[in-house]
Amino acid sequence: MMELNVMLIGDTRVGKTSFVNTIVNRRDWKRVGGDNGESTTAEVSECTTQLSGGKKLNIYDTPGMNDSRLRLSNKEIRTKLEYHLSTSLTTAVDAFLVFESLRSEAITMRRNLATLTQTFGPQVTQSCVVVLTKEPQSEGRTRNLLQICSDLKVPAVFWENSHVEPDSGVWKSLDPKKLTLQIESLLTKIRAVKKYELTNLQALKNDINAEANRRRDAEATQYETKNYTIQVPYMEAEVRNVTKQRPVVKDKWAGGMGKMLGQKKTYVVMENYTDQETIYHERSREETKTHQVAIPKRPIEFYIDIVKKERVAAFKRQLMQ
Ligand SMILES: Nc1nc2c(ncn2[C@@H]2O[C@H](COP(=O)(O)OP(=O)(O)OP(=O)(O)O)[C@@H](O)[C@H]2O)c(=O)[nH]1
Ligand SMILES: [Mg+2]
Repeated sequence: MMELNVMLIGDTRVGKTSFVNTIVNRRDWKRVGGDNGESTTAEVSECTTQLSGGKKLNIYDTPGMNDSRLRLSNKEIRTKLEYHLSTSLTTAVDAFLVFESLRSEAITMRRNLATLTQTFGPQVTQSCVVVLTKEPQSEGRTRNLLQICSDLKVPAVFWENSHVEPDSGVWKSLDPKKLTLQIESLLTKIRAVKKYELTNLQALKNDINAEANRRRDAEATQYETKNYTIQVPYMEAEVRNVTKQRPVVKDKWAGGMGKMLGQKKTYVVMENYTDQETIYHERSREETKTHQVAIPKRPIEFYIDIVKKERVAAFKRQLMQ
């Protein structure tokens, strides 16, 4: 699989956007929250990063679920995800990453998983990975969270972000080796969970393929006239005179006395004569022929491209209503 799609879910300020910045290794790629407790991300946004081995990871960052400004409803989160995925006609999300901070007091994952279930259906929990962010506050809380994950049968990973230390205001960049290991174990969990198929997008994709095939079939075959020359072999006959020999029987008077006695002697001589003979020469001549050739139809991708533009635009318009 060359591409992974993940959606980030979780309360405000748990470090979703910091996760994006950490993974792409750019401090200010996306704006993260400060120390004032304000929710930061207002829109679903897409970020693509190249993983080692040439794989692509597409991350859909979302506004916090318990947003201090309540910017997106649950339905809107689904709509926005479908909106983003429709551009590339991606029909599935490889995992929903459900964020939980090890630093805060509340446990939000049950509520967030319930919200996800309401929005995406009960099977969505099979596609969830819990991401436990920030440095653990107490062993008890960590143990508690891991227990809940195990009860809910949702795998969990620890994840630390590059971040600004709230007390000192000092930028703390994650060690590259640690980051690589973190990414590795996260990818392992993502691959272990079930893909979440979005039926609306599958229907859109099927619809585009069917329509593209229909248009291709409906297009009349076109022909082009082709001239070509071929060599036609034939035999050319030539009649000519040839000299041949044949035996001829002659006679003559036998000796001196023969004439008197009326005696003759026969003998054979070879005599030339002229005969006619037909011989054949192999010849060839060029002949020009015309032929109607069916022009091959354009590849299906050509039609998919056209239909995709129309249908995706219509799909997006419908989502925005
Ligand atoms: N100590 C520590 N702080 C972190 C870590 N990750 C993020 N933070 C801080 O947590 C705060 C919130 O981070 P964001 O990345 O904006 O959180 P968010 O989940 O995107 O928040 P919303 O966009 O409001 O939903 C910021 O002040 C970060 O610096 C971490 O691993 N450790
Ligand atoms: Mg954010």
